[in-house]
Parts: sequence; C-alpha cells; structure tokens
Amino acid sequence: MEEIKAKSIDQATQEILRKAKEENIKTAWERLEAQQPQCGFGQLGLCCTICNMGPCRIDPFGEGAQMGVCGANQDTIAARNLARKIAAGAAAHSDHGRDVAETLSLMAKGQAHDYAILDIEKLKALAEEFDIDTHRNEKEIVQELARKLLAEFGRQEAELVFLTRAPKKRQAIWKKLGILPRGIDREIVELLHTTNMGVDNDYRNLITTSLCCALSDGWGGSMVATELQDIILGSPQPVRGKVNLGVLKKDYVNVVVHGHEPILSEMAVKASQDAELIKLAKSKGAQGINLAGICCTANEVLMRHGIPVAGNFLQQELAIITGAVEVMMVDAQCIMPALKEVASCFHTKLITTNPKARFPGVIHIEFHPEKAYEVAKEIIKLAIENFSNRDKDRVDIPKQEVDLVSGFTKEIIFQILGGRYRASYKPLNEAIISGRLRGVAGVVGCNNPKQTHDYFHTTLVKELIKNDVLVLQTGCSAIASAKQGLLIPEAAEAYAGKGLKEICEAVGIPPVLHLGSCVDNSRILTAASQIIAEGGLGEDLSDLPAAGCAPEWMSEKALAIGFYFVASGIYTIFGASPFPILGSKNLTDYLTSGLEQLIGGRFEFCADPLKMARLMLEHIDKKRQALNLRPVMYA
Ligand code: BF8
Repeated sequence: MEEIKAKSIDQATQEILRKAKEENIKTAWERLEAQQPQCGFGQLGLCCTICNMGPCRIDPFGEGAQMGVCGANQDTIAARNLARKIAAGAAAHSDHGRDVAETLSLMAKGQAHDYAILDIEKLKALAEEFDIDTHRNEKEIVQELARKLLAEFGRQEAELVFLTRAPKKRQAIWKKLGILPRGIDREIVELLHTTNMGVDNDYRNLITTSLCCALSDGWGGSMVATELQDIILGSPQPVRGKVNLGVLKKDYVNVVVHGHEPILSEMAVKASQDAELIKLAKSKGAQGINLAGICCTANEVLMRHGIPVAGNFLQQELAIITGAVEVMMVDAQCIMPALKEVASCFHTKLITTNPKARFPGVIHIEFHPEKAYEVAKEIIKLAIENFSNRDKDRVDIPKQEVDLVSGFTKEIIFQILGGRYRASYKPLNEAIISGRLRGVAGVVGCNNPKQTHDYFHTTLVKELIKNDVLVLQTGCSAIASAKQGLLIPEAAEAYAGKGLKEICEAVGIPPVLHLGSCVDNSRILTAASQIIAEGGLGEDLSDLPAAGCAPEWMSEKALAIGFYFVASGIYTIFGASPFPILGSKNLTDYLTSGLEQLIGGRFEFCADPLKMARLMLEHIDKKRQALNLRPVMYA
C-alpha cells in the first residue's frame, strides 16, 4: 500500500496500479525498478557515443580517463550530449508545426476538404504580421500565409518573423549574441552539426548555439503550431471539462486519443459525434461513443471541445489496464513503446496513425489531411466492432473524474481581464504593480516515475497560489493540477492567497490557468511580451516578476522549452532529476549562474517542490524590488 502511494498521489492511478500488480502487468514504475541502478556515467553526462572510437567515458572521481579517445573532456562531452537533446526536442515541436502548416497549404489547394478556417480574425492578424495584404479573398490569404509560414522552416537568412513579438530590448540581446534564429530547420541542423565529433569543443559556445536552436522552437515551430491550430481548428474559449480515469464509461465504446497533433484527433471528435456511428455503437449494445484523451492531444481537444481527459503521461498504460478501452489511437510523441505489450493483455486495439511513429506488429491506419474524416471514421468503426470483445469482468474504472475549466489563450486572458471591448493586460499589470498579485509563474512539463506522480506539480502549484502568484500551466502539468481540483474558480477560495483570490473572484477565473498543450507554451511567451508592452513592469521579459518550472520533466522537448524560456530571460527550475550534466562542474555552474549575465535568465535544479516554490517566490520578489514595486499587499 505504502509502496503504491509512493508511486502516485492520484487515487485513480493508485487503484489501477494495484490492479496491474495483481494481474502481473508491468508499467513504467516496474520498468524503472528493473533499470536500477541506472548508469551513473549517463546520469552525469559523461558517456560519449558520438563517434566509433568510443563509447568513451570520463571517470567522475578524477582517477581514470579524463578524456575521450579524441581528447574531448567532461565539459565538451556533457554539453554536446545536452545540445543533441535540445535539437531533438526542438525538432519534435517544430515538425509538428510544419505538419499543421502543410495542412493549411493543402487547404489552400482545395485538397483538405474536412477543414475550414475557423478563426478568421486570427488568420487576418497573422497575415498582417507576415506582411500579407488582407484585402484579398480568404483563399489567396491562406495560400500566401501557408507559403510564408512553411518558408520560416527553410529560411536561410534574416530572422524568424515571430521574434518581433518579443520586447525590443530582448530582440537586441539576441542580436548582440548572434542568436536570432534564421530558419527553424537551419538552427536544428546547425546545432547537430556543432555536436559532431571534432566540431565545437567550447561548452559555452555549444550552449549559445543551443539557445538559438531553442528560440527557433519557442518563437518558431511551436508558435506556428499554436497559431495555425487556432486558425484551422478554432481558438479555444474557456470551457468546462472532466479529468481522470473516471471519464472512461462502462457502457460506452471508449476511444482514447493520445499524442500531440490535433489535426487528426479533431476529426475523431467529429466522428465520435457522427449519428450513423452512434447508431452503430448502439446496435452493438453500447450506449454510445465516449472519446477521451491522454497527454497533449488530450489538452488540444479539451481546450477546443471540452473532451474529457483520461490522464497525463504516466496514466497512458493505466487507461488500457482499466479494461474499458476499445481503441487507443496514437499520433506522435510521448507514446510509450510499452503500450503494445499492455494492450495485448486486454482487448484494446492500439492504432498508430502517423508514418513517423510506427510500432512493429501494431495496426497502422495512416492519416492524411486529404482524407482526414474518413480515417477518423474508420478508426472509430474499429472501436465499435471491438466493443463486443471487451471482457466485462476485467473492467475496473476508477470513480475519480474531476471538474476543470480550460481554454485560456493570450487573447482570452486579455478579454477576461479587460473586458471584450477594452481588452487589455492593464488590470493584470496593475494587480502586480499594486502588490495584489505577487507575480506570474509558468509551471509545465511531464511526469517522471522517478518521482511520486503529480506530487511535485501540485505541491508546487498550491504553494505558489497560496502566495498570490497566478499560475499558467500547459501539458501534463496542467492535467496534474486539474486532477487535484485546482483548475476551477472555486479553487481560489480553497487555496489562493487573499490578493489572488480577490482577482479570481472578481473576474471568475481559476487561480491556475490552463493554456493548452506543450507547443502552447508559446502562448506564455506572447502573453509575457504583451504584459511588457502594456507598461509598468520593465522593458524586457527578464524584468518581469515571473519564473518558470518543469517539476517532473522527462522529455527532450522539456529541455528545448526550458532553453527557450531561459533564452527569453526567464529564471527556470527543473525538478525530477537535474540535466544529465553534473559530471561537468563548469557546464553546471554556467547554466545555473554564469548564463544570467549573458541572457538575463538561468537554470536551477531542485528536487523539493516546496523549496522550488520558495526559490521562485524569492526570484519574483527580487524582480519586484528591482522594479521598485510596492510590497506585496497581503504578505
Ligand atoms: O508534450 S508534458 S509528457 S505529453 S513532453 Fe509529453 Fe511532457 Fe506530457 Fe505533451 Ni510535453
């Protein structure tokens, strides 16, 4: 019992973990145990597999080899390993953005009939940013915008258009350091090139190149994904929803969408509401079709349609172990290879849809935007047909399903705070200036079985809101808070400090705002830039009483996000375990201290959520002091 409580604070998770244990089904937690002790060289970043003279490793105790065969020392090896992860993380987000841009391009050619422009205002605003004449017909605007956005990926000179959204002072810092990203792909390629055997040996320079690559993600690929998804799928509006494994329904055909790219899952939403398919489901003895999500795809369909969320990253296997899932359809990213094994213990059909993310021996129904709805219907039909294969005696759905409110974008925060007709960040800025609000925090990222699931996210978030910090969340971190009931307006009364509570009650928002999926961290960058533009809180993002945190990170994408936060001047803490670099004292010191002078932001590693909160609060207070703001009102 204690052992299971140490794995997760979430009761639904605990319940299914008990079932998994009884039925001898292994999950990420058991696989982590089987990996112990994990490789110490890897943890310290001291193992190099970059060329075939290796693998080499550096003795951290200073007794054995201190150089690889090529002569690379611990600083070079640790920095190169880290840089490669950042390149991979940026590539994942950015390739997602490219796929959405390609869908827009197909729409312009009349080849993606299942989609339409759902946010015309945003289309026009974006077109203007890209210098496109908006007095033309919609098709021409779309054509030109798709061409220009796709060109951002292959751009060879000048810099990405979205960078101009940042405060002027920030842009000047990037320019001075030579890290204004040119093309999205170019920066990823250049970073990979510099990490090749015998290229960049200067750990500081490797970090500079990494910062540039990460910027091309946050202010490039991810931002393209967010903007275009809003245009094609509709901009989110505040919406109520439910979260946790209890959203799976006993008498329904349960279909779980999992991954990141909402272009297909959007069609799954539509297909799950198709009258013919519902009729078919009923003819098979079900009451209907129940669609739910896992991970960031879940956040996407939640934000736009209020589709329930079955869980975050560490619950993907558990959803199947409920025995109630007919189909889990996956696209790309954060999909555990173990799903195939777990699904084979039940009737669940795992279906891959993305040609970039296939599993051997798993049903693959390839998604193409040209026949999007058809593919979605085919998959839902398979789920309906699989309903009769469900073993009712093995169905265990936990009862937990918690209310939440999601759907906050930078535009919505704008409107809610300032009113639709005088939309402005002024009330937010004034709240910070007057000390009613202490500051703002971005809490994002994954789960990691190395830590008690959801504990770090929620302990940290509760401490921040208690101290009058407005929390902005995305990804699996937002799902963790939602499960603890932090994403409803009533949470302000229960958990928030007096100042934050007053604001939440006045405008009817939760103290924790769910901004979407991981690519939507780009919303935090634009919102922060608009706060600066509103005035009174400094001239640069690094002046803001704000901090970032990824308490339970595991993905390379989290590293890319951390790097673009820091490159944007934000103090950012990583929990779980530190970056795998501690074998290089120089690199560790540089990232946690030296970098601040260069770029105005820096990293911190901390394995205690309350201490994390304290560090963030101290940083916020330091920034308040530097801005000569009044003391916090209700401290
Ligand atoms: O992209 S938060 S575990 S699902 S990497 Fe993955 Fe992490 Fe979840 Fe979303 Ni982001």
